[in-house]
Amino acid sequence: MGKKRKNLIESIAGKQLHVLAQQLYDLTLPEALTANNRLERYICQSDGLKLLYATQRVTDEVLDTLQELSAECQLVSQFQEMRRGGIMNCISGFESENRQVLHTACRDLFSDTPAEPEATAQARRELAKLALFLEGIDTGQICNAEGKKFSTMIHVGIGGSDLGPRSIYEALIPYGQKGRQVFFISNVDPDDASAVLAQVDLSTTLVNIVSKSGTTLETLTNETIVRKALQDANLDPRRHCIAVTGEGSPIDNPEEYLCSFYMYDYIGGRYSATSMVGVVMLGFFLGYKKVVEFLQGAAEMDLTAENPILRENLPLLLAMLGIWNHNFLGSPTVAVLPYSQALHRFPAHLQQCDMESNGKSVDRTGQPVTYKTGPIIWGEPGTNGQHAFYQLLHQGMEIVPVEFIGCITSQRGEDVEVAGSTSQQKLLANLLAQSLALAVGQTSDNPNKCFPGNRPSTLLLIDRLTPQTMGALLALYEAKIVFQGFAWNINSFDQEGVQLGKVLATRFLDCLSGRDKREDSIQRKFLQVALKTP
Ligand code: G6Q
Repeated sequence: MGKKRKNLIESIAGKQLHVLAQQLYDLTLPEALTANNRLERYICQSDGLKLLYATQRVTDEVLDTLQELSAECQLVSQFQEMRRGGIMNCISGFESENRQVLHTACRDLFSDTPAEPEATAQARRELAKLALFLEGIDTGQICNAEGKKFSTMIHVGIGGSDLGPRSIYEALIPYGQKGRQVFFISNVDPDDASAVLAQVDLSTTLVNIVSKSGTTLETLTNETIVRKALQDANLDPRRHCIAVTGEGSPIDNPEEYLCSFYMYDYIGGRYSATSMVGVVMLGFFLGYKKVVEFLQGAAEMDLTAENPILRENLPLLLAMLGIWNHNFLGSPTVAVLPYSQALHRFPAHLQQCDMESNGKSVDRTGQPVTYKTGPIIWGEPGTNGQHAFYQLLHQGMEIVPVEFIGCITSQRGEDVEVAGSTSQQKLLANLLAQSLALAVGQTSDNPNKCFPGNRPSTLLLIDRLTPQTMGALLALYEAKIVFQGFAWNINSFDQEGVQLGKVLATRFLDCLSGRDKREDSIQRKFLQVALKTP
């Protein structure tokens, strides 16, 4: 029997927030920004990250009521329950995955009393295996048939087995070990594998097959392509391929792989970047020590997320500001705009993590929900985006709350002064300018040059993007997504919505391959019209 949990609509605070949203038209950010030390007061700082939220359309009263909402919906205690092994991935009364949600256990390594000791013990075992494996590669004990060291890795995976790991890899490239490089193959489009294979020397390449289920069509197809390429180059795939998968999966087969690492049922794909799914590749590239720093950053953010005080709990605050904009002020989308080239794939990871988690329309008892759940997440790095879609952000008819992310110091430290300022200064000036422009707008006699202002944004500032702060940033967003799901009383940990398309793709393939010979199926007709097949 599932627990009765309040959603934001049933809560007293939720009703109050609707009233406050109506009254908010009194709040004009251009005036509010300079009053009552708002800029200094609306800051939340932890684990190397600083959130400035004075440019949100909130007042002290709104924040207090959001605090009450989070207490009424028991958001922090549900997060604690999750970290301690509660069955959070379920729909009560209906068949569902019915699992624990323990991605946090993968990084709960820095305390003598981890929240869920058994899962953390498993994480430690896998990490110890990884440390040995990496040592073997470094020393050359693990090498190719000619005794040459491995220098390259191809990471083959898709969805959660690709997006998080790839975005973190891209973010941390300057920290890579000398001579190491990583490529990714995810798409079943044959051009993806072919383009990567054209760039690598397979003789010194490790192929990391990453699939929790070990059944994903795209990954298995790409694995076959890469194995064939190895064979064509007279290389033994068993000497080059490693696997990250669920214990007992179809690819959990020691005879076919040089080494296998496990991830467990209680880690969802899109939350798996700190499990072996991300950490094997990151360990190869960054080295073990930096991977531990990355995990430590995430672990610290998980602890921050247990603080019941909204204004001190960074992920909870980000989650509640998002709910305020989405459910009470009515904005359907959120733009995540990193002013950091290193984070150029991070919005893509967040799109999956957020929309696959919270794009739901039944609650945790299977009842249809009567309020908006997950918003549409999108984004691109600034300043590039400024020359593309910012027109709509400033003057369009849709209000898009923005989550800006910026780094005070550049990662590589190489910069030059042009026209009196460095590139980093230009980047930061643009970042601050956009946030302020959205908030304050501009009046003009020319209607085409008017900016309405009052458009909400947050500014998340990181001193420097390092393995540790990247870990914190990743965990910040994971916890934000989880908190929002709890507030909407939905199951943020399954993904039934992706199944139907997979089933129908199989039926189309059956038609194309001749296994399905029916003349009158809808698939056949669709193929005839779309691809001119017989
Ligand atoms: C994520 C999803 C999904 C999954 C991929 C890959 O939460 O479950 O994106 O990660 O479908 O699955 P495998 O790792 O099983 O190949």
